[in-house]
Amino acid sequence: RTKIASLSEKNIDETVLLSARLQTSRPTGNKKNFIVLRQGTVTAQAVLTVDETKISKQMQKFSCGITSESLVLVEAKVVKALQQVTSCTIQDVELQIEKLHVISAAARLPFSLEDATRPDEDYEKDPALVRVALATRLDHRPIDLRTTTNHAIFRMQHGVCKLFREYLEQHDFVEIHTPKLLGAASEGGANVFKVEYFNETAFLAQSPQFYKQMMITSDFAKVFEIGTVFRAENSQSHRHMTEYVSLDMEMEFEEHYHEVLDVFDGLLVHILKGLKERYTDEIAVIKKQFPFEDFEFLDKSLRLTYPEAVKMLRDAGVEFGDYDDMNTAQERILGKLVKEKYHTDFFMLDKFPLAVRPFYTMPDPARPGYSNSYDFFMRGEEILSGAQRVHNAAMLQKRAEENDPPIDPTTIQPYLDAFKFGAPPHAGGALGMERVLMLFLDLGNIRRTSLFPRDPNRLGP
Ligand code: AMO
Repeated sequence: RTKIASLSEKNIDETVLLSARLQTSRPTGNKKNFIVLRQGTVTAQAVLTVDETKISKQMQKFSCGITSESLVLVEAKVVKALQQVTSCTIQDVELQIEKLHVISAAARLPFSLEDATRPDEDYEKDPALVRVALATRLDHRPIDLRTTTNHAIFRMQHGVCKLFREYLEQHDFVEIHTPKLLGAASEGGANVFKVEYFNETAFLAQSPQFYKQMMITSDFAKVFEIGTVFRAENSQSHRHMTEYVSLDMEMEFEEHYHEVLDVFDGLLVHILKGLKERYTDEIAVIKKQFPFEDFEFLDKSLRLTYPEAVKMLRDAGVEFGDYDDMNTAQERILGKLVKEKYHTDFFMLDKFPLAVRPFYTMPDPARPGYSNSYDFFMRGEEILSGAQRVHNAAMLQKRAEENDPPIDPTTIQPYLDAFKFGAPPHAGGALGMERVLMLFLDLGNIRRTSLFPRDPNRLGP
């Protein structure tokens, strides 16, 4: 069977057999029916015309009754399009239908895919058009995922993971798969889902944190994981979900944790360049519905220290304490300031205040109150968080006990014990898969880059 995408003027006069979805059907009079056929993101116009030989009047009537989104089998002749069909991806040729069968009829859809792919500016021009709210789409996600925009988005999501894996494999990292059902909370207690586990309580992993570090104590030296994590965060924000895909890495370093920052730089630029260069078609499709300014980045992320960022915020009139944590609004202001000054949407902050980081973070030996930890940002929002880790068992236990609220060491004993038998200096971090794509495409809501998003109000489909 023929792929619509392969059709061009060189196929004119050929007869092809293809299966596709009937996207729309528009009869004119009782002799012609203009049909748009779709395979994935590719569409072509097909015309069914009543004639003496191949197409009867009954056939034309039958074709008008085929519901949108039904799967059809078509035999057709490829002809030159009378005028370019700008609404279809195949523009120079169209299909003259000779035979048409329904493979699988579709029931009436809760919304039309045409409505679901309209850009916002269409509604502004013509308020009579139907706007399909995000919640409605998510309620009927399998249908919504058929839109060309969603095909493009989720091909690019695949790209994020592929590029992440590709770069780390090239740099001798080993892919690991750590447990998601845990006997104790992985980040020390907060925001954790409890599940019944026979006669006990288990916790869903918030992060592979402890396990990726334990792999370092097992001398694997460089590891990464692409896996689902769970966060019991009661937040309805545009960038938090209760389940998301975490792209984690952890590695030993020789002299300084900035060796790990160099790897992150190379990795993130590989992902950004890969998305930009390998997904030009997808980006063009997405821009039609969600226009956005191209993501600007340099060959390396811009590096600032936390105190430098605090100074930039204060100079711009934002009240900010030396050791305050940055909220989303402040991050965005910083993003704007960085963009104005350095012309990049991609930057990182090094040396976060120790008090705002998890207990396993290494304090900065040179600057009391600060830590050897970092976040990377895209368009002024955090996409990656990481740090050098405490690799001394006694110090790690002390930091757990002094945590606010304190962590009972016995609840994380196997993790603490792993460091008693010698552990190399190491650092790592985790990147939110859905966030990277949301921010690269400037989509404004993380639910648009999650196949079946989960938040405090959504547990289905
Ligand atoms: P953190 O909790 O900052 O760090 O998460 C790392 C990255 O994961 C993404 N992210 C989220 N994405 C969607 N919904 C959420 N609720 C959510 N929470 C976080 C963000 C964030 O930058 N163990 C550490 C990482 C490390 O130090 O290696 C951790 O998980 O993009």
